[in-house]
Amino acid sequence: MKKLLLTGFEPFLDYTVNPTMKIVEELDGAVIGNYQIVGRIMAVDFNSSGAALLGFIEEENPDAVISLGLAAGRYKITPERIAINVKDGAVDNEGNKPVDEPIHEEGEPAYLSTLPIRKMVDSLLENGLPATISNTAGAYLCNNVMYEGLHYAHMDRPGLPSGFIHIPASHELAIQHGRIPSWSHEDLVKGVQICIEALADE
Ligand code: PCA
Repeated sequence: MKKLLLTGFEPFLDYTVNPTMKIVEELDGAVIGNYQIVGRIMAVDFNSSGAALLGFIEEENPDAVISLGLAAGRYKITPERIAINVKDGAVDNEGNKPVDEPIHEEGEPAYLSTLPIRKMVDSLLENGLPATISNTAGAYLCNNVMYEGLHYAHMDRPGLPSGFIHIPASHELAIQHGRIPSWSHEDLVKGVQICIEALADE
């Protein structure tokens, strides 16, 4: 059996719950396709999240890495195509607010996801769940974690599939927030399972 590291994030900004946390907690320990899922939750902190992801990879030695993040306002499940070597955006949970900074001074300008993102989207659509490839993960923590995973794989673990999937808000979050579209938790979990099955099926 292979091992898949699945990460989610804690709440941030005015999003009082992060649906990725509940998904990861629910799938931790599950078997999907030929993958045993190891779930971990990440802080929304520019200074520690990269090291945290690499720590989880080194502890667990997974065969694949999928990170999940909330993209509040999106209507679909969106596997990300590209991570850029930029830190920029809103304040994080520790008060950091980098402007136009590189994630790694010597890193590549960008890395493409090494997950089967087209296959994931096709499979989501076949299963009746709205999905599309996203061509930007932004420059906030989700991009940061995606870049760190791909940079690590590029330098130290070539062939380790790694990438990021943004998901819409859950109904629970949308009720608290008031102005964002949402999916049921059950459909979000189903969507993530379908993405993992698409990877397992490679
Ligand atoms: N979404 C944010 C960071 C944490 C999360 O769940 C993002 O899209 O960068």
